[in-house]
Parts: sequence; C-alpha cells; structure tokens
Amino acid sequence: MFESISEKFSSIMRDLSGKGKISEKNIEDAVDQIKIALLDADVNLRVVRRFINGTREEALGEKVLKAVDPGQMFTKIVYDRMVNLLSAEEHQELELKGPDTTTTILMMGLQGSGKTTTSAKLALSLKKKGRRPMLVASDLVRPAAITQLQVLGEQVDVPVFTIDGCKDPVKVAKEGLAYAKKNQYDVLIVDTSGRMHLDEVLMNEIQRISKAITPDETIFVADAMTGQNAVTIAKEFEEKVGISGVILSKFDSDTRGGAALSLRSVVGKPIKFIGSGEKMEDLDPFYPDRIASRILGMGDVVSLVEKAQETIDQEEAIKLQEKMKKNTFDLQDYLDQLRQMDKMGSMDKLIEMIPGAAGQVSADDIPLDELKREKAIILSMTPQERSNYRLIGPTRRKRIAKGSGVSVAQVNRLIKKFEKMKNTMRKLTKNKKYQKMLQNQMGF
Ligand SMILES: Nc1nc2c(ncn2[C@@H]2O[C@H](COP(=O)(O)OP(=O)(O)OP(=O)(O)O)[C@@H](O)[C@H]2O)c(=O)[nH]1
Ligand SMILES: [Mg+2]
Repeated sequence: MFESISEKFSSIMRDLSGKGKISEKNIEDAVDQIKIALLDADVNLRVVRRFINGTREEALGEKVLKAVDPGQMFTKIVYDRMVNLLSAEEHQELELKGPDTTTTILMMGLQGSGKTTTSAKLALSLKKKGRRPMLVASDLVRPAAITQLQVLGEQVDVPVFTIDGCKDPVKVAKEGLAYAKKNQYDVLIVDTSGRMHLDEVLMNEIQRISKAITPDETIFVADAMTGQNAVTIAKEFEEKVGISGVILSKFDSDTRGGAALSLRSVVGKPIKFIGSGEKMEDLDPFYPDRIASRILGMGDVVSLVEKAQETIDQEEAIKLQEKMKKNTFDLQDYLDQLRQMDKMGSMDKLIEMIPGAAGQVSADDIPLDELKREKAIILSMTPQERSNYRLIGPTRRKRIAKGSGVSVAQVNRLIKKFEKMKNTMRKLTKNKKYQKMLQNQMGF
C-alpha cells in the first residue's frame, strides 16, 4: 500500500530539499503536486482540500521562506499535517474494562471486508495480553460462516459460542454474553454478517444486536481496497449504529491508500488496527507517525524533522539575541524561555543556545523547582507587568504572590534576579569581544 503516492511525495520533497532558497512559486508548485498525488491515491476530495489549504497557508508563511533549509521545513509541515490527518484525539487503543467484567466488542462491516478473520486475530492478540476472550458466531446468513469462525477459533485456541440450528443472530449474541459472564470470559467478540451493499435488513440486524449486548467497542472493519467507497459506508454505519473505532483490513494489498487517508478525517473515529495479511498474527496497531513517514517516502523523516526543529530553535536564539541587544528582553520573553526549557527537557541545551552563557552558567545552578515557581509567578502577572517589570510595586507584588501561591519574598527574588539578568545582558551586548563572537556564530 502507498507505493505510488509515496513515490510521488518523495520526488516532490526531493525537488525542494537542498535548495538554499525557495520562492513562493516553488511552494505553490509543490502544493499543487501534493494535491494531484492525493487525488490520484483516491483520497476524499474534501479531505484533500482541507489538507492542501492548510499546508499552503502554513508553508507560505515566513517559517519556510526564511528557514535555513526551506526544503526541510516544508517537509516538516507536510509530515506534521499528515500525522494529524491520520491520528485521532480519541483513544487509539481498545477500550477494555477490568478483567472481572466482560468487555463486549461488536464487529461490523460489508461482506468480505474481513470481519471474521479480524475477529479471530483480535481474539489472539487479546489472549496474548493475558485476557480470556470468547468469540460469538452471529453471522447466520452465510451457510459456512459458523464453521469458518470455528476453524479460526481453533487455530487461535479461543472458544466459539454457537447455538445449533438457531436462526436469530440477536439471540445468539445475547446468550453468548450471558454464557461469557457466567464462565468468566472477560472479552466477548461478536462476529456479524455482511451484505454486498448497505441495506435495511443488515442495518436493522446490527442495531438489534448492538442493543442486546451494548458493546463497549463497535468496530467497523473496512477493506482498504474499497477505497473511497469505504468512507461512505463508514458514515452510514456511524449514523445508524455508531462506531467507536475502525480496523483497516488488507493493508498489505496493493492499493492506493485513499481509504486509509480519508477515513479518520471524514468519520472522525480512530483507526485502531490494521490487518496486514491473512495469518492470525497479522494484526498491528495503527501508528500514524510511521504511516506518515511511509507516505512521505522517507525512511528517516523523524531525524529530518528533528533537524528542522533545531532550525526553529536557532531562529528563536537569534530573536532572543536581538532582544538582548535592543534591551527589550522582558518577563514574557523569560517565560517563553522557561517554557522552551520544558520542551527541551534540560537546561543545558538552553544554555548552549545563548552564546557566551556556556561556561559561565551551569545547569546545576538553577534548580528545577525554582523554575517551576518562576513560571507560576510570571503567569500571575498582567501583560503590562510582564513587558515592564518596573510597574510591579509592593501592592502588585502582594497580588502576584497570592495568585501564584508563593511568598512575597519569592516574587521579590524573581524580580531581582530578572533585573540582574538584564544588566548582565546589557553589559554583554556592549562588550566588543562578545559582539564579534556573536557575529561569527550567526554568520552576520
Ligand atoms: N491479505 C489480507 N487478506 C485478508 C485480511 N483480512 C482478511 N483477509 C481475507 O479476506 C477474505 C474475507 O475475509 P472474512 O474475514 O471472511 O471477511 P468477512 O467480512 O467476515 O466476510 P463475510 O462474513 O462474508 O461478510 C478472506 O479470504 C481473508 O483471508 C488482511 O488483512 N490481509
Ligand atoms: Mg464473516
């Protein structure tokens, strides 16, 4: 899957990367090519439009045009947006209740989409996690359906609940659940029948089964090969029954990938697993970031993205130095720095970023607790106070202390420290030797 789209994407990215400078026209062209690649991959038109507009807007901003390596920065934008397209905020893992109760999972989808196979795969993966799953054969339409599930159940060594001669799938599901509860099976997976097309009878049957077992997870099994059509069908299931997650089967097939790229965005439900083959072990969690790297056709997008991040940090450092030079560094800037530090996870990196600070300040000098407290104090200040610390008289100090849950002495200490910091900066930036070093370092 994704071979064709990935080829196109890597060629687009290759064209842009390595260029020291790129123009707006270059970006427009690249965005147009991305649009064509997505449409060729059978991605839903609305999804394509949204993706393209967002990318264009972000890429035409200063961030890319002024970046040290614009190609890399562009790749980062596309990669981040792709991850976003594929991932949902909702829980990506299965919602499982404690082992003392029975979690119910309802499997649904069109005929041949992979429900029965996926049910057994899921049972196996749950068993490996130490669960006690049971399968229920509620597909009573296709004559061989029960036997198929029994054969697969035997393969993965999970019991299959059936009722001989019963024609009512709702009854089988209901009794299956009662049996599971009584016999301490902690996950119940109900396989249902599919039809060639959506029809009232199928929807009605699924609705009734759903009511009978009130599933904790309602899984829509979508065949990745059905392309965009899967999106329409998923919407219908979502409206009539409700979906909690999607499993994309036949991800190993040679398809263009449109369904995978559209489903999350259109239906708004997470893709939880992908089926990657016919064997029982072939069920994998869905990792949006890995898929996005695969689509961009780059083995190592992650390190590239990290490099781009370093560029952003470098730009921040330049901005910071400008502020130091002009003596406009204020408490808000200091707060931004504290936050940056959180992101980087260490103080050392930040110190490295400020030329001249290395060797003079050590990370050990600054205890983390204090940084947290300082952040809280600045957050309790008004924007005016943050931009001009001289405004902060005794009354304001009292208010800030109360707002941030610290003592007035601690507020005083921060302001004193900040004042000292500003003085040092001013002295440093006036120092000829330091200026020269800065110029060399930044290549001015
Ligand atoms: N390559 C590959 N084949 C799969 C995958 N999942 C299912 N299949 C195959 O797809 C075919 C249909 O799978 P089933 O599990 O029977 O589909 P179903 O939805 O239960 O079908 P009905 O019960 O007839 O509606 C079988 O031949 C499976 O082996 C997958 O992830 N990869
Ligand atoms: Mg089946």
